[in-house]
Amino acid sequence: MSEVVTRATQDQVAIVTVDSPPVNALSAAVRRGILENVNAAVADPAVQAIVLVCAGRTFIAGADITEFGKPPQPPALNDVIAALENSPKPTIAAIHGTALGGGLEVALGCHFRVAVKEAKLGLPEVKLGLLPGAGGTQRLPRAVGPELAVQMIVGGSPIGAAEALKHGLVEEIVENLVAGAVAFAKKVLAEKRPLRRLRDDDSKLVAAKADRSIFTNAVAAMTKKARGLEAPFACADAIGAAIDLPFEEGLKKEREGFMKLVVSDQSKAQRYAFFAEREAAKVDGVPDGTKPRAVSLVAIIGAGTMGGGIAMSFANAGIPVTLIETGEEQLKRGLGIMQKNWEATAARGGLPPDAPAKRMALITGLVGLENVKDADLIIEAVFETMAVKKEVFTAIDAHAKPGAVLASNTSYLSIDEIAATTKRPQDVLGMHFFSPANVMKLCEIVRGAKTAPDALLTAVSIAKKIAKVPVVVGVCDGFVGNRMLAARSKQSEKLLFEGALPQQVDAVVTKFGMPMGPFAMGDLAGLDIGWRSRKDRGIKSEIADALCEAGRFGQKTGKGYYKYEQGSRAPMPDPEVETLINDTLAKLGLKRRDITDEEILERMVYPMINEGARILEEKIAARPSDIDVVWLYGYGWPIYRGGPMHYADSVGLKHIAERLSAYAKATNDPSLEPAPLLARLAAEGKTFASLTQSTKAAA
Ligand code: 3H9
Repeated sequence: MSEVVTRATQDQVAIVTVDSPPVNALSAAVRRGILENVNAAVADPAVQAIVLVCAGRTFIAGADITEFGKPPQPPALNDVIAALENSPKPTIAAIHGTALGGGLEVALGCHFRVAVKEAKLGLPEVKLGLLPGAGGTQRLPRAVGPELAVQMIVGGSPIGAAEALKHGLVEEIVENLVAGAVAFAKKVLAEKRPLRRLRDDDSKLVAAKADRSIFTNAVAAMTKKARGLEAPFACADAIGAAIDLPFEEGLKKEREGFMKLVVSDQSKAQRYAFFAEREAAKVDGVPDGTKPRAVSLVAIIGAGTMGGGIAMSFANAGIPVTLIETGEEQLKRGLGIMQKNWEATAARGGLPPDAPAKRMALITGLVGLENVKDADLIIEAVFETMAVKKEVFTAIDAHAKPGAVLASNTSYLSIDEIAATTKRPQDVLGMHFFSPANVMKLCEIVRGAKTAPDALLTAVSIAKKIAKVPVVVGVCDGFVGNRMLAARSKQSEKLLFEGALPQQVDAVVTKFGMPMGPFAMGDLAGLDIGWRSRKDRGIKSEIADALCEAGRFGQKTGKGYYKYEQGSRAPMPDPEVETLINDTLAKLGLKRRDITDEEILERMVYPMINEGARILEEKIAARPSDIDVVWLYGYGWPIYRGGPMHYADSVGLKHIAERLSAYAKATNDPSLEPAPLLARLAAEGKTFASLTQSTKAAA
């Protein structure tokens, strides 16, 4: 018998316990262990019922994702589930933590399910580019009906135990997991309850069989935002098979869909992203045993868009915030916007009605930098110039308590220079949030030359607490994300001088899967900012300058690279812009040429990859996957393309290096020549992933 699954008998009830940290994933050993123990319990005359339970922090959290892509090991998960479902003795899943994916499918194979009230149940396979492949698409609709099944499978978000009880996914909420499950088993035996095999129970499918729109409407609602993704549609097809076909045939359809997705590039990229996110949280160069400092109060300086969004993120996680401004007016405006934001979410049903007031109560607005004095973490989110930052950090240094972590939300500036204005550079680092900060998940944690390891861990751990994805980066202009974005911006601008139009460039970028193209993004951010900074530095960018000179500052003036109808954010191509571009090129003596979409895509993406290679060489990012996490969570890089470095590996580095070299020559731009690291990997036939030894990332 396998050690990861054990069996004990209590009161004629066999308790089969899975104990395979960290999350009791269904490795081959776990599958074998469950199967052997269930079979043994069925054969044991002293046993009348079987409870399946897990040790540690959670019920089975799914198939072991690291096994995908490797030769399958017996027994198959469907055989394990069949043993539970076909058992002549009642089988009961006792759920705590998260019953996810294959874990919930195992539970659905049991005749009954009980759960503690904190438990969560879900089929999140879609988020890994998969569909539930062990009967989940067939049994869940039979357990909860097709509408909720579509939400859970196509949407991928779990539900809580109370909702599961309401919809018949669990039979009972128990206080004490094992004792409660055993008591439930005794009750089933005493009442001689018929064993419920979900595969035989079509009662919740009847309505959708008669009126398929119940199902198709639910699918339409859940796939609205699934642009470019394959898995949500495959999930929906498999659920459709549950409605249209007998169980066995539906199961076969599900299996076919799963086998197709598991080898797809999209799922590989999404699984890669899953592990990349978790790798990013592991910080290099921190001595073993280093502990983060305790944070129970956070001070945020600046109640503008960024400061307000950051404050909201902390309050969302229940962490008290002192929000500091220079005057009552600014404070009032900032707090007002936050309240409105929360109220709008509550009005949409995204938050309980009392949540806005509760969250506002966690935020104390105060005027004056001396009010940082009690905070354990201070985040500066003021105007982005070095002089202002230095002034603020000098004041923070004067008032903050010893040991407080001092963070700047700068998006470009040197943390080392900021730290040098204080007497405690070891406590200073960057926490670069992305706008809107209460929504975007990325937080670049910038490690200065003198940042202490425990200060760094404090920032990483608090970022996780407020549901951000932290990535540790080094000091350089723009850190990882904005530095790579600058490489792209340079090309998008050049493309206009060569003959492309903003809408052509943006269309290629959005077709690739990014939420916005560079020109629509420029209009959103405001073109005047760059214009002013160019003027300060004595730099010209004739097309962008001409737009600004014509009063076209972007969305805020209703015109920029595009025009906007009143109250609309939808960019519309503007013939005036084409004329303006033509006139500018004529003045400069430049001729437009036809530029293919392929060239646009390559010049939008490959220079970013090249910059990523430089970032790795300079050790600004510890791993290629960290760069990918930055782009996935900070800039909306399509998850099914894994991130720029993963995408580069999938395209092939040799091709990318060759194309970059060709563009460097054709456009007379030496900065496009392949970075030494890229050139070396390309010559050796290697990938970026080969730089790190992670076996998981390759799974
Ligand atoms: C599936 O089930 C397919 C079936 O339908 C069909 C099969 C035929 N496998 O997230 P954490 C690791 S697809 C392997 O930091 P948390 C994770 O990498 C699966 N490893 O903890 C990390 O390792 P490390 C459907 C896994 O408490 C460690 O566990 N299921 C798996 O913040 C801790 O993870 C899912 O998609 C796995 N399945 O969150 C659920 N899961 O420490 C995926 C985790 O070395 N998992 N690891 O970095 C989760 O959503 C979260 O991990 C969970 C815990 C909520 C469970």
